[in-house]
Amino acid sequence: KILVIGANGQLGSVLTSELRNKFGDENVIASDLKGSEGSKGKFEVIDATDIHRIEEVVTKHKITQIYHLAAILSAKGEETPLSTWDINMKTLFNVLEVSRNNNIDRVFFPSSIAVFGEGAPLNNTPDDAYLNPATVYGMSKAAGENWAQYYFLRYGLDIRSIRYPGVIGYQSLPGGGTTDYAVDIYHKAVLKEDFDCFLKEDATLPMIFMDDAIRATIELMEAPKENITVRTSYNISGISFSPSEVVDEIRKLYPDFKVNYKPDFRQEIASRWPKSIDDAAAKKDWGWKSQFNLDDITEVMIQKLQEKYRKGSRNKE
Ligand code: VAH
Repeated sequence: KILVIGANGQLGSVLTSELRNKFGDENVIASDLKGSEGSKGKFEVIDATDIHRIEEVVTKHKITQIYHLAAILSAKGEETPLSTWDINMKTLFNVLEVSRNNNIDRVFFPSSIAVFGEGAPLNNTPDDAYLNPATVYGMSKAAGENWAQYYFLRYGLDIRSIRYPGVIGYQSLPGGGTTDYAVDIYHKAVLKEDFDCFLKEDATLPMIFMDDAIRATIELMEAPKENITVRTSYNISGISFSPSEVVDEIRKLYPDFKVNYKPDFRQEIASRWPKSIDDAAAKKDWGWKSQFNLDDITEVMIQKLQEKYRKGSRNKE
């Protein structure tokens, strides 16, 4: 039985439905801070800062795997640094301790390219680059990677991790990230609204399509234990692009799409992140390979969002 913590989030919501498709609705328990009306399967309210509540759900449903997808993201996290640290670390410690004490077979912990900063190569940043995070979120993910490795080395906990690039999907909205512009831009184009971009037009960042990110997660979690050589976190690479490049792609379908570049504090965060990622270890250890480039992402995002808004407008009529 699988427990997804943070199942209402951008990644957690899609991961929950993919895991249900794969393992059956009854074998995947979704959880988050508050009930999810849309959830078609079993749902439990969990505040992951409460270890007893996590333990209660793990025991009740005889959980054997935990995907910990709850965290405060990079941009939002900068509003209240100390509580961001507390929440991101406390929830991870709770998941680690519950897993160790309840014989959880496998744990997934999401890290991020936000762990990189000044001092790492900007292009093709390798797995073993020096970690120098400049956001509290990035610091909590870098520390989290060390804690994940510690619980593997000390207690033998089979915890696995991926450093996600900016994730782009049509199924869910991001919440509080620096890469959120890359999702919002498609919604604005389809709604024929102007788009205010909070990054500079040449701010190239590593991104990944949601379907690739979810497939990577499940492929890592299904890899034979003996193949896993990285117990901090694996780099994975999707496709890198800048705001102006995605605007050019969108304009092939929406020639009049208007964008205003209004860089804010998030540009400062993005400027310290890599422009592209080297994912040699993921390729070697578990055969990772991304399938969606910027053309593919744009085609699918536009098509799916057109359907969504057409359907939505029908509902409103
Ligand atoms: C964020 N979407 O922007 C997340 C992710 C690499 C970016 O960590 O904070």
